[in-house]
Amino acid sequence: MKCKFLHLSDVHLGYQQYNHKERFNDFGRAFLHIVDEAVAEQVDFVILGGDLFQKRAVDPPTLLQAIGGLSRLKEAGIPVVAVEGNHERAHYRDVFSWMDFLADRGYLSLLNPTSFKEGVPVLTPWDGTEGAYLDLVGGSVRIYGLKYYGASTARVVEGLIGALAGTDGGSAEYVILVMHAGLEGVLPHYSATLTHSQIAPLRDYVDYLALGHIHKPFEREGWIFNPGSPETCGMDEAAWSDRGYYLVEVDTEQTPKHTARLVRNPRRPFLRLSLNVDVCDSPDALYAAVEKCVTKEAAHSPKKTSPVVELALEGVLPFHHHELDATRLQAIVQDAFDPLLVRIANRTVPTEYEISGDESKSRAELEREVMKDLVERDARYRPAAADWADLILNVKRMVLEGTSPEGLVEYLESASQRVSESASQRVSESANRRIGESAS
Ligand SMILES: [Mn+2]
Repeated sequence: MKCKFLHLSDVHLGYQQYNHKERFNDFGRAFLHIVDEAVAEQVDFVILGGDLFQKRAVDPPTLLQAIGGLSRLKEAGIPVVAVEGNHERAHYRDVFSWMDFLADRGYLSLLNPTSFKEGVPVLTPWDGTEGAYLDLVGGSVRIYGLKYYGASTARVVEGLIGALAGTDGGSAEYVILVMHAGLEGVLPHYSATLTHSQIAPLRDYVDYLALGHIHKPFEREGWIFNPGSPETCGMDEAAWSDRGYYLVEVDTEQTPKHTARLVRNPRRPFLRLSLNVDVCDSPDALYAAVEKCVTKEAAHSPKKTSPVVELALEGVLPFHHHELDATRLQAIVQDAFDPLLVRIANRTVPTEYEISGDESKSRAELEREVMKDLVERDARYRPAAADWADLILNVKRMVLEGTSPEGLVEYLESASQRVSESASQRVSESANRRIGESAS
């Protein structure tokens, strides 16, 4: 038996990212492009691995996008087999979701076991309204589907393995299982619901495991496939450029029974820039640094579709961030790239402060260290950080001792002058030393 199918997932129709209308259109365009590829490739069926929609409350323009694409497939006689993802799942009260609506209108078959007996799913065929599997290509391809089960996924999969063991596959020569579930070990800081050893026993019953949920593409051992998200749902996804859809050619006479090709679909380009601002000691110095950074980047970035540009400011901002004019930063990036939109990510304010847990130190010693570290974050005070820390702690002590405001001002004036002078002297001494060294 020979056939061909297309596997996509996580389309997220209806996502108006960054509240930009054109981003809403981008998600629709990505979907329609893949639909057209399915028609052009004359595939026998299309598999949707969940999250066709961004949210369960689908608005009319989003429904039009979905039906626009699905009706092209319907007219071409290409069946669509889907499972429900976590983004579009029906609220527990309204059990009829928009995915159910699309199934009811005949645009797709939405697979899931209709009931469980002692934890084991009951596997019934799709009857036009519900069912756990569907036979296609004259009964030679069987497709099972599991919706998103979150924390209970491993238990449901275990039950499914039991059910598959006791199921007669009919005349199927090729079996696909569609699941919306994350696999462990793909994303570093992501606790997935399934480990590899939990799905490994499926191998005996399944030729192609069609996954969705994780937006990063991956495949394992020639039978587990996850195409990723066709559009970019978050900045982090921009790094995974080889996302898209799988075109799979099946020939059950061959070993392996399929060849799956991951095809990258066209999408809005994302450009992420980052700049360390440690040495920009004034807003003007920072604008100049940004200008330099974006000009350099723009010189070797291809002039194509207007990108989404993110400029991240990293490090320690040596002046108060109120002095920073975000509109001006936006304008500098805007001029360089003609982007769709610009995101300025100001990550310069440290969100956490770590204190080394040395218990042998006294409270006073720790306090002085913390103060010195905080002072060192500002490039202007860094050369004499220890002296400034002492000055600050002296002021604290004087306040606690009840020193008068005049007394504090007097101390601050003389002490800060002394510290600045000794600091600048130290800086010039070390500069002289460097000149002396280079001359010798
Ligand atoms: Mn998703």
